[in-house]
Amino acid sequence: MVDSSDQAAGRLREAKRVTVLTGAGISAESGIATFRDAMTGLWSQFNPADLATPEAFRRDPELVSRWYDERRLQVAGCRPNDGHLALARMERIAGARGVKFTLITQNVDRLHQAAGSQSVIELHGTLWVWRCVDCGKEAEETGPAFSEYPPTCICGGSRRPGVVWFGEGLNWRDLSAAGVAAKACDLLISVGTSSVVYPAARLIEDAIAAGAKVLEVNPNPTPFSDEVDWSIRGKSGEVLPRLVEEAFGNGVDAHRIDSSAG
Ligand code: BJW
Ligand code: ZN
Repeated sequence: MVDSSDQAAGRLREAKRVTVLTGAGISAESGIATFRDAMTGLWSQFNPADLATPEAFRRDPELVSRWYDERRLQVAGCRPNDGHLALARMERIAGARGVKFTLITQNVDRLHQAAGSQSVIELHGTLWVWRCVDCGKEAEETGPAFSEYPPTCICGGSRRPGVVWFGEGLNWRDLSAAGVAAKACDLLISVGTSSVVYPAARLIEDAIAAGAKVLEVNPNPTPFSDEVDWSIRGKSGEVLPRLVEEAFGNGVDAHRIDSSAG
């Protein structure tokens, strides 16, 4: 393993299939706390891993739905950062060069889409869609705070965020597409994830096992840091724009920012 962004940029330039896996760290520079950051204010007494479960929602639907709604409203006030924008640019350049590009995110904030990424696999769902636990009816929620917690469906059932909690299965199609993209790429870039949550972390294992080059971008080490080809210790909002520029230059390729994150 060498800490060498020019080698990684060279691989990015040559690769025919590029897969990117992102985690909460890519949104940190947009002002969104990472999942494993300590919670602040009213929430400081809670551990996020204890709230992100179906059992927690069954036990205290008011508490859990309120936490997710606060996060939804917080994200609504956040903008994509230079890391999100660099990945959107990477996708556009890949498209123009006939390169297969797959962006897989564990994030539920939709900031990749807000940055202009066109095709995003949301492995852990999204904060922006809420679902009735009784009838399964789903609806996009981009408005103000709910008036009751948990919000209720017209059928009378409780509504929950459309995210994937611990112990729940991921969407089968999404997971399968992500697995194919990890196994079939020549370069996998893992950005801003602690890489401890499965099956998302297995995508990194799969790429390594299949012989892909793997680049990790993270200010901190992860369980994969010693296994990957390049580990760039830095913030994604700084490292990714530099990587794309080193690989493809700084050509005219206007960033499109869609103002609505939801
Ligand atoms: C920066 C930065 C900057 C900071 N720039 N970087 C195999 C082994 C062990 C356990 C399991 C296993 N298989 C399954 C399990 C159980 C479990 C699991 O993985 N547990 C482990 C924690 C031990 N997995 C599951 O339960 C999954 N389901 C499942 O497997 O189902 C099986 C099943 C089959 C059939 C029927 C039923 C079940 C589901 C996992 C769902 C995860 N959901 C969450 C919550 C989503 C909603 C919400 O947001 O509240 O997803 S948990 C949470 O973790 C969230 C995240 O997407 C996910 C990953 O976290 P992430 O993104 O890596 O964030 P952090 O905070 O951990 O790390 C941030 C990183 O950023 C750090 O490294 C920083 O250094 C870095 N950073 N600033 C770049 N500027
Ligand atoms: Zn319903």
